[in-house]
Amino acid sequence: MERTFVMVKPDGVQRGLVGEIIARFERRGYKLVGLKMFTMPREVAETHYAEHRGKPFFEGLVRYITSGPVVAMVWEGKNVIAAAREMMGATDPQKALPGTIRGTYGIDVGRNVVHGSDSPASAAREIDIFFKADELLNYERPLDRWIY
Ligand code: FUP
Repeated sequence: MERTFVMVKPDGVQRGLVGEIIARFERRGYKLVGLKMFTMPREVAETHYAEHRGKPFFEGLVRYITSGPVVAMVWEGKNVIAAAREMMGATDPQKALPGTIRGTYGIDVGRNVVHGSDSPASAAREIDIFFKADELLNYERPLDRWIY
């Protein structure tokens, strides 16, 4: 089964949206296989956002993502990488469809509440940055036969 990395960003934690975001993935049927809360060190933020190094918003992005606790998760399920992106909506909340996480809770691209991997390659890379192998759980969910 596919896995993706999803993170509630510092604004999402401060605004009390952790439960809401987890609930959306749970209710859809995806399986939570990793979960932790921490404040991201600058070096980790720079690694995570390495593709944006040198862009005008990079420094602000690193300051924002390291500004307070985040909740990092790994979700598992059929096509979960693309599905999570759809559930979050466009990167810029102004362009995110109503009903998506960002379209419901966000206004500004610099405070867009949540992160999700954008491809199988970035999911693998990001899961590896934030989780050790033994922090990802393999367990049975009897209800899976009602989802698949
Ligand atoms: P996403 O994959 O949706 O997280 O989006 P990107 O990798 O393109 O951007 C990473 C983060 O940079 C976004 F979550 C928000 C921030 N960003 C800006 O602040 N300004 C921009 O113009 C583009 C992105």
